[in-house]
Amino acid sequence: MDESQRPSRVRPYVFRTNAEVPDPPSMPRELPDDRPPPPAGRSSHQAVTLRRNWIGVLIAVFSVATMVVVLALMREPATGLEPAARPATEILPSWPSGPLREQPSSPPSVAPSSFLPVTGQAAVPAARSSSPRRTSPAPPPAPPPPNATAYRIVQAEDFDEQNGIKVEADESGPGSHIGFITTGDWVRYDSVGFTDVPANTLLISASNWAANNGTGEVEVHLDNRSGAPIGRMTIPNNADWFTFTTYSMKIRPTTGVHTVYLTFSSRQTEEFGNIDWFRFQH
Ligand SMILES: [Ca+2]
Repeated sequence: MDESQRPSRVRPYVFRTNAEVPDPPSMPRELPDDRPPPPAGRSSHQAVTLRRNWIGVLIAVFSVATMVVVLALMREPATGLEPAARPATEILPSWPSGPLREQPSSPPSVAPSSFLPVTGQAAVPAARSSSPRRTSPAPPPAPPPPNATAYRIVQAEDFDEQNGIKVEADESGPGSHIGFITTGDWVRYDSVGFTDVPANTLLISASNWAANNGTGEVEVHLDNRSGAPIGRMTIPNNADWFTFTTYSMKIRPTTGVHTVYLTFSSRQTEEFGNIDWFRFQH
């Protein structure tokens, strides 16, 4: 190859004027053919390459640092949050059972005593013991029925029917009595009322019974004058026609409403007594 045809290895500044830009003394004007490329061009290329490498290194370092920071943020996203501020959904899913909305978030604000489990055996007897026992009041005593006339004085002269007697005025008062009684006489009193408490006694106010030292008897019959008497009494002689004495006669216990008969008898045939009133008692 001709020397002129060989490519010039002179640097670009060779084309400048020698007066303005003299060649550096260290840089040779011509290079031998078998030498490597001029060192001036090599150093410029290496500088560019070094700058590019440094930029790449910086970019790589910046990228790595960015990735490290991003990874660190991804691993601990809530590092700056307080534990109490973490949402409940991150804690409650570990609960054993039950939906989240049904779990009480906090204890009730009402007084806990009202939520204490109170059993019936413990509470009910205490409540009952503090209150008076509810009992029905004692029923008032039943008033005597209107027809309970047996326990009031029955005037002997107020009979409904009689046989053999006469009504005679009292000598000492405005009242009257029955007299002129002989054997076989009787008097009847209708609808004599007894209460449910049986009567067992008959009181009779009588005078001059069994005159002439005789004795006389009075019998009490219920509903049937010929039936068995519920009571019988022998009344002694008191020797005074107008002095009345109360005599007591035991009778068979009697209840209900009955027709009462008083029958008279004596061993003497003369009149033997007077009766003022009578009444039953318990
Ligand atoms: Ca009378």
